[in-house]
Amino acid sequence: MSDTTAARIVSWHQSPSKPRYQPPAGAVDAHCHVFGPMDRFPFSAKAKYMPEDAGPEDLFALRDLLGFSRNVIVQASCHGTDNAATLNAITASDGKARGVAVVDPDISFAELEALHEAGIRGVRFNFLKRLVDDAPKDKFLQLAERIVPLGWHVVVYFEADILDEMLPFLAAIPTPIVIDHMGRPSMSQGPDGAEITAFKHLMDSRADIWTKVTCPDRLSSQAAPWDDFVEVVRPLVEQYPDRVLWGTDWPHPNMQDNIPDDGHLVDVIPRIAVTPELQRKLLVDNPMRLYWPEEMG
Ligand code: 0GY
Repeated sequence: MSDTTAARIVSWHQSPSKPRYQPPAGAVDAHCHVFGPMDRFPFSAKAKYMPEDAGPEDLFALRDLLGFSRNVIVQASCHGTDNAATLNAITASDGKARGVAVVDPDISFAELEALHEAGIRGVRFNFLKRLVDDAPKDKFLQLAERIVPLGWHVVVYFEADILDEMLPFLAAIPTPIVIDHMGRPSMSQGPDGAEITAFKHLMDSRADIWTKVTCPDRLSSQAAPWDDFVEVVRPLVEQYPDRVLWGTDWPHPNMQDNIPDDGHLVDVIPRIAVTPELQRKLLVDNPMRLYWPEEMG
């Protein structure tokens, strides 16, 4: 979408509620994005959606409202491979944010090192056809080899219908892997459904696959409080307590027709991670191990 006069979309709640659940000290929102501001950070000519500005001030105000301490900012597809908006937000966070970049696979190692210096700790491979034009597995694997010395991981976004065809690619990745939104399994199939079961087999295939137990608003077939999501995801959190991450997904790209209240999203946490220990792992220990390992001692 190169037409910058196209109507810009608002996909996030304008006055989210304060959650009833209070996250533990040091909690990390490990999946969120920024959009623009467009006058400083134009969207990609290949962007599939054209959002209103959702910049760092709004992200950090939400962080504080929800009771979180840090953010992991994932480069959104609308910004293509120019990570300037994400880096601007990381810089503005005063050390309270790190990021995941989307890069041209031919990027130089010096540029990767500069991204590391700026707070990036991983690269995202996006396989959703409605978001990106191509996802070259061979080039992604070469890039994954090149980030090994940086200690980074890869974040992979795909939907359940292509899990099978993703398996050889995922098995070949030489770094830890984080799967966005559990690979988007069906929630209406229930906790023993074929899609979540296939996803657990993937989790069992390597000890260094992590996942984000995120996006009830995207995945549930129900309205809030998303009981079907809780029923499917709670057993996953209990089975893999050291390999799960949580995030708001703010500003909820493409959710303009079903905008979630971020306070309600936070109130799902104690229903999927039902003990203080599970909550601490999900919100503090696990994301800190991936994004701020130097602070973990
Ligand atoms: C998400 C989900 C989506 C979009 C993006 O980068 C993006 O544009 O990730 C989506 O539309 O499903 O994780 O934010």
